[in-house]
Amino acid sequence: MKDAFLHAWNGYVKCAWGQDELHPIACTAQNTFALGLTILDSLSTLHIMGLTEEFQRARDWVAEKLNVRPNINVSVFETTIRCLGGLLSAYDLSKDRVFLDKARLLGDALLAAFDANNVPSPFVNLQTGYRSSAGWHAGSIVLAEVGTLQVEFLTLAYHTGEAKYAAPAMKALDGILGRSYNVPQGLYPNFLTSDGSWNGANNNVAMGALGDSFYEYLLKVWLLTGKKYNRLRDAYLDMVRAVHGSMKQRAGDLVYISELYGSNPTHKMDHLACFSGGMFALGSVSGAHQNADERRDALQLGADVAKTCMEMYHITKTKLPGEAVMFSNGRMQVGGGALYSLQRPETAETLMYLYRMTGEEQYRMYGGEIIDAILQHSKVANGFSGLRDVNAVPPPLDDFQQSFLLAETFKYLYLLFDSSDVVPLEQVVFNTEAHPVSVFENPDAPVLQTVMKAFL
Ligand code: DMJ
Repeated sequence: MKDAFLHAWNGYVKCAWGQDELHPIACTAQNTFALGLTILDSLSTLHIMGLTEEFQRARDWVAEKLNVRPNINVSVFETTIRCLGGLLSAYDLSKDRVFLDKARLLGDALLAAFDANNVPSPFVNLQTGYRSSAGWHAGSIVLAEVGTLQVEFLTLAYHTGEAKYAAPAMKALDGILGRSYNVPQGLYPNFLTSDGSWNGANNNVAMGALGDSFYEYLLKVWLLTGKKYNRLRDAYLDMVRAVHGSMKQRAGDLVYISELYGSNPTHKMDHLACFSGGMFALGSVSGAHQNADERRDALQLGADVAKTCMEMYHITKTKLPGEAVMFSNGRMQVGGGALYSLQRPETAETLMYLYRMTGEEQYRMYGGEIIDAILQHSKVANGFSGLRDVNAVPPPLDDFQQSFLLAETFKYLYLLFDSSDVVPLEQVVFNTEAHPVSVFENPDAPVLQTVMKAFL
């Protein structure tokens, strides 16, 4: 895996150094953040893989070249999970203050996204603080975009001792958990109003796009803060029960997590929802469940999701998954508009957790299949490209190397086969972009008492 990662990294260094992302066929760059996105998103993987020279080069770029206030509107969610998360994880792994200093400056710029009601706008201009959103937000905010800031901002607050970094994101989460919605209890609508009332703006529910990492962070913030702030654990457990009761469906011998419209299943599952297998497994072994039956069912659900997600690979000609599948008459099919593949990490993530937790070789065999398919169909001269059609051989390529290929997909596949326990799962929390940060040593730190009070 290290060789594959280095191939992706070296292509980026050659064709796009200091820019955001790589077009690996054209050998050119794309900039949507102007933050050297691939460098920040790769830091923790470079460190974990022991790529010392490459890590040092990236570190020097951060120290000398990174400007965290470019005059550009960036996604608050993406910048937080990829850039802020990447810097904080690099600090945690290396203890080099350069990363924390830059994270603090980036955190200051991102705080401008929150309005007086603690509502984060979808986009913010990192230089001017101007808040904006995309047309598709239609004036609303997205559940996953509001609820996937807390691991990063809490970590920044913890290391700087400054509550101001975490207070808005935690108040936003408090607002969401304090409401009841027109969807099964324990679940939340994908869109919320942006007026500070935290009302639902629709009644769609998803473990994939728009919902996913909101649910993930209920568990991970509870773990990060020392398993002490139990309102988060309880919200997580309510969600798991609701998944069993309302979202879990069967097709032949496959179990899948359907999206919902109100209480009605739509029988669609995104590849993005495949992360949830790892989450259910982590919840099971980390002590979230008090009840032994629920703990066992959660681990089983994680294993079921892993099997279904591997089927997403098996049903295509390239053996790489499309973006989403539909289920009808007991069968899985790749959705018509979802034949493309963006190098997504979620199944690899779930395999890594399940292997670590069960030791079952099957998960490594699945991982080997994924690696073979990536090397066969996605590898090009200067990196790895996404696929436009997973059912064509050879597949048409999109000439884009996602930064999360280096941050997540290759890291999780590496960790699946690594036996050195380089990142002990009991001691760290992976943010949703696979950047590990250490569980807080002192869950009673004064800075946490202020921002976590509502979650006791
Ligand atoms: C990543 O940026 C994160 O994992 C996020 O939570 C969901 N989407 C991508 C990868 O697919």
